[in-house]
Amino acid sequence: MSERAAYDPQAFGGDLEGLPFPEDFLWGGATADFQYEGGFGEGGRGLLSHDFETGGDVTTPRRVSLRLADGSRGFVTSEEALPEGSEPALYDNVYYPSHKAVDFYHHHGRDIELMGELGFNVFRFSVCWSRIFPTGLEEEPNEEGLAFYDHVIDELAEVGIEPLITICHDEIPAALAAKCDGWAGRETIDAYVRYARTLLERWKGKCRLWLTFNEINILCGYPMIGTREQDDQTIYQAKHHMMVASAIVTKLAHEVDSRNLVGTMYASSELYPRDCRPENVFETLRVKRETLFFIDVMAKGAYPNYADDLLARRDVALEMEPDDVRTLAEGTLDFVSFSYYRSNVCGVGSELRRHGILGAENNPHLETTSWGWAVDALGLRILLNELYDRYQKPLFVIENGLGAIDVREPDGSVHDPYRMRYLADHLREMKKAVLIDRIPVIGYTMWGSTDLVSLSTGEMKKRYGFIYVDMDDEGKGTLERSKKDSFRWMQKVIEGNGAYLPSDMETLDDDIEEVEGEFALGNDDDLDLGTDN
Ligand code: BGP
Repeated sequence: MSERAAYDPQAFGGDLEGLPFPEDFLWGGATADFQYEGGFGEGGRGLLSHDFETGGDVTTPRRVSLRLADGSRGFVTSEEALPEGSEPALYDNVYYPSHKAVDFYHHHGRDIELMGELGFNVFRFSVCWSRIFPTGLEEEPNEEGLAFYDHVIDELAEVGIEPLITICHDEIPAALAAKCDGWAGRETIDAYVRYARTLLERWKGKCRLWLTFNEINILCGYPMIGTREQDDQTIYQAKHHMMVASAIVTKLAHEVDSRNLVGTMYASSELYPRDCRPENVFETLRVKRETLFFIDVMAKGAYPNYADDLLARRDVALEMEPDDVRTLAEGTLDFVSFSYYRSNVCGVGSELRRHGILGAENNPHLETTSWGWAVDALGLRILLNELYDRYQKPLFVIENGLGAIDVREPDGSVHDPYRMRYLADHLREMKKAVLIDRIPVIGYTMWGSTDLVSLSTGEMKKRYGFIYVDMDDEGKGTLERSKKDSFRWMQKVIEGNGAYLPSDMETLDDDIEEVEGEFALGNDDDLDLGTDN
């Protein structure tokens, strides 16, 4: 990474306005195939674990549709075990959001054009595993699937955007899951390495940024890891296999091209003790370790000191092969990346929903979104500091953003000042972490820069994007793309490399008018913030 911009607190009165991020800072958006791509059954794509998942909402969990042992129809929630003798099955009159998602498969040209207009220099997307290896078991990849992503990567290059590829975003080909019990089966490691090698070799020289897995700490349930059982023994064993697979692929990526940079990402949530009672502070430390456990292993290359205690509390006895210790040590991550949406409160008796992800406990000092997520921009700065203290590796804010209900006006406009406020607050804190705390942050990719289907609820109305997609929770709509107000706002933020971060469009426009070019945007005299699209 290049030299960081000089920060002189005297010159700026402690205010970072006017100072840009480092020159090579990456700005972009992030998506996942089964929430964004669609193209179900097209181009030789095989069935994916997520294809059996229904929609839901904030109170109704998503479910997996099944054919039960007696042949009847059944459903379990996406985090429950599959009943004995049942198999995932599709039914005609059920809506499965992954099948169409928001149809990037047929809209990639327009979407990438808009990303170029936004000024992105990076775009994070995941490759659909079953588009490349339809069952996960083939020896040779599906050429049509690879060709689709060839087009995407070439189109990105044409508008100056580099790809950041998530090799596996919470998914597994359904046939592989059935054969090997998802990631519980050790054979899945070989299938994954074969798949990852295909991508690494195919896009050598075209892609240098790779993520082996998404949010490894909170993965569970058939749609995400393909296992039938969902007890801790199964889940931790599955994740041991994933960590070994990730280490093999990290090493391989460096062999294929020494310029490759490999990370994996975890779902973060800054944790605050409920109060200063030492018991609550200690419980917070313990839960933080639950969250960071997998990144500790993958970034440091070995199971941490507290692993025995953590696994014993969960009654987990891991099966390892003799070479696993060496494999983990040889494939440590180049950077640490994470999603950050919210912070959480923790203490004795806190309900742990998933590994290290807490059930919502009220923080009286913070507001929450309509989905109950506490909004906490400073938490991002705290987290960046803690992670760098712990790992001393470059960091990448790979998901962040505000899921909100947007209203599209009859003239097609979408006014989303709340999104600009949320982003401005978070970007300012990230800037302080970079310029004041001297944390090396590679870049920032906002989640769902083009509206897409929500992972947790399967809804469409939980929108994150700068680009509105005309589709509702049942998948109805024209799929037409239109720019929200935040589109133009973000465009200007990126043009100035984050030098200026107002909270809304009006302020930005007023300020630009007022200073008429005098405004010191970093050191770049040619910066044009006045152009309107
Ligand atoms: C992360 C996932 C994404 C994404 C995001 C927002 O957990 O990596 O796939 O969806 O969260 O969550 P949601 O879609 O539930 O609002």
